[in-house]
Amino acid sequence: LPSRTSTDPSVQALKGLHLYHAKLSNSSMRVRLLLDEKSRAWTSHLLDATKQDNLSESYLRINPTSLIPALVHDGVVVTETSDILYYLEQHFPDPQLAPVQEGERAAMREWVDLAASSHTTTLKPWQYAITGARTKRPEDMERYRELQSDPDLVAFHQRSLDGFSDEAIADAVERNHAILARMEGGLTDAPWLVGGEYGLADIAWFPNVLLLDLLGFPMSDYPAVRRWLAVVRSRPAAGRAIGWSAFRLPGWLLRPIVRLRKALKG
Ligand SMILES: N[C@@H](CCC(=O)N[C@@H](CS)C(=O)NCC(=O)O)C(=O)O
Repeated sequence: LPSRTSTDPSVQALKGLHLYHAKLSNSSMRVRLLLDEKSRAWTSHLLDATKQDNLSESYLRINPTSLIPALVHDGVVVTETSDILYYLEQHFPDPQLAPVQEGERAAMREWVDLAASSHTTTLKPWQYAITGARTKRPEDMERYRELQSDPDLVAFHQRSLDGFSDEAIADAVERNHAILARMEGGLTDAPWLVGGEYGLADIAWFPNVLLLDLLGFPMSDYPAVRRWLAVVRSRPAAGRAIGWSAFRLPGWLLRPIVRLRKALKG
């Protein structure tokens, strides 16, 4: 698993589980949910990307890509949400949330990896476009360009400032529908995304589907997905992982959402 011992003595010295995370980040929600399902105690380091906390020297020493979240476990750093989920499952196997049967393990990995690979093209552009959310100000972009080696992320944040084109939004809508339709296919005859048990695939997808639903994405064609969403949402761990207080949204974020909800209803 891609984890590394930090070269920074202050990071090396961190004992136990430390999570660097953000309130409304779907990636952070997955990790919080898994930690809670495993009843692990962890130390919270809350970052606010709108304040560029993730571009601070101290965070870049933990995660040079600047992305949130990052996990530090006894001085070992794990980044990339899917790798963090796999790491936690491997190190804290109780309760077991990965299937044992080989075919089911492959299916689980496919769902978890899809959550990672679809992030910048699917949920994120739609969410940012319809809420008008952005984490960068124009004056942050120069620094971000210097720090961020992933050109897709730089382009994404530039688009969040310039405005997403109609084509980009339509593309994201289509991609979200494709994934929801695939989920619907599986969940019509089964309670969980993989096999007979709740597990990592459900945990990886719950935050995305929840955010789509909360932001008014048209979900009426997906009754089985909605049923699954309600069941996962009712888990005590899910309520805590989402952190509903974060949804007392600031006006700038709430207004476009209300407009969008009206537009979709009308
Ligand atoms: N591939 C990364 C993506 C993580 C990611 O994009 N996180 C967002 C928050 S959901 C972030 O770091 N945003 C920072 C920013 O906007 O500068 C992962 O799976 O961990």
